[in-house]
Amino acid sequence: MSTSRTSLTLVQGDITEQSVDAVVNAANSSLMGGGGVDGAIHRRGGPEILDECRDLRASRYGRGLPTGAAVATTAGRLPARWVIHTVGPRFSREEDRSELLASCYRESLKVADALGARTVAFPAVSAGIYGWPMEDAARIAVETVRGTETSVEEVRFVLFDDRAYEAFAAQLG
Ligand code: AR6
Repeated sequence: MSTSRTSLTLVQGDITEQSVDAVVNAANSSLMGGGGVDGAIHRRGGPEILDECRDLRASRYGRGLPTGAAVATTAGRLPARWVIHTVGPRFSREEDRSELLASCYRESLKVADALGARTVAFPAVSAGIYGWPMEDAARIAVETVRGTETSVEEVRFVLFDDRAYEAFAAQLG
């Protein structure tokens, strides 16, 4: 689905340098920052993002943002209009959490649609600190975006290293 108007593109690089309407953050439930993409976004975007995250915790997400959900804030000083924070599942060998990872992409696109975002950059959610095997993370990301109806015109996957880039390139064919 994702409509024939949605193009899926690949870039190797740093997601904080992307000029897009919305950048997706691989956050954690606390919304209070962390390492990986989350750390980079808060560092480069500045304190305004954390201020809005604090407000969200105080208003809508007292128990934290649930895994698989997404919510937007300002992008602060990033060259984007919004950051969409989503919480990926930690990888587990005992339990299949793929549906939660797919939900991150679906819910982020839903938030992007509500904002009117036309270009959205995604990192490889859950494939860093949360331990998801890269090939599987890439398959879920690409299949889910392709299967989601959205008004977003460009979904840009921004991959940090060669291995991640190659895994996503293999899925896009
Ligand atoms: N641009 C693009 N990709 C990046 C960047 C960047 N600047 N930095 C890292 N990556 P991760 P997760 C890649 O760990 O697995 C945080 O502490 C990275 O190489 O950022 O969902 C949060 O607060 C990997 O391929 O996210 C959570 O606690 C991918 O982005 C936890 O980590 C995702 O890695 C979330 O873990």
